Amino acid sequence: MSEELVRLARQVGREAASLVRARRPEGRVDVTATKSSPTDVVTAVDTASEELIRSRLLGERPDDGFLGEEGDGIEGASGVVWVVDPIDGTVNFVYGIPAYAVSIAARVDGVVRAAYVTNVASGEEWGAVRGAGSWRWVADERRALTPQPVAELSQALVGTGFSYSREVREKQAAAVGRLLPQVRDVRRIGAAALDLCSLAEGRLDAYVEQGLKPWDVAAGGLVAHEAGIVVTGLDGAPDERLVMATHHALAEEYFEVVRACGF
Ligand code: LIP
Repeated sequence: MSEELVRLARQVGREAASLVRARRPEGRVDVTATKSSPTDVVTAVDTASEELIRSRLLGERPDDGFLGEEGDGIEGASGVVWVVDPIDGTVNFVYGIPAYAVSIAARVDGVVRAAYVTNVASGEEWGAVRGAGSWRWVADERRALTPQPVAELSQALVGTGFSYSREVREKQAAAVGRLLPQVRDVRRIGAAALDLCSLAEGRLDAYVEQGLKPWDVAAGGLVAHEAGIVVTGLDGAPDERLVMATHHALAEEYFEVVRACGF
């Protein structure tokens, strides 16, 4: 079943990525609304992408549920819920920074089983099926992801991100300030799904972020997990309070440092 879900996720995700690509004008994109804060933006293309994804997925599988960033949730009756970010990295999309993604995960009875992420600007695509690994697609070939750990935490390149809330940001900035002297450097790329796929690729060594929503983490989290990355939260499953991730070889030490930094 998971294979069938990942096949559908890719088919629909590619169609959404084409729409996002085609509708991005030169220069800056207009913002149509804001959400949790004035910097948390939505464009007409986020909404159009989500509508397309929802109608295609539920057109094929009408009994499934749907949880998307921009619209109302649908509970469904099949046990499958699609968790979707129609544009992860909307601020990058608005500015034309080439790091924004379509992210689609299939959660079956509460567990993410299949995942698809594509960087719309570069055309890179990643997929995962729980228990069967994660890969990057090169045309239709699946190349397995097997990132190598760095030898020491001091050599780790760490991805992070900041909440849209001013108060949370103040705390995050302080915690990142304590982490920075202990690692190689920090990157704030601006799309959590791509950060997690970058970990799976070995383009980042570790990751930490607070305030992420399920659609930011669901697909990229499975891609990373299936590549041997431990993705966790403060006390168990990753959640809005905290997502931290790294190669299992560094996990114990890194997670302890993240906690000590006050994330
Ligand atoms: C964004 C993330 C980004 C994170 C923001 C936000 P959006 O998703 O992927 O990395 O730092 O808090 O959640 O809003 O562009 O879909």
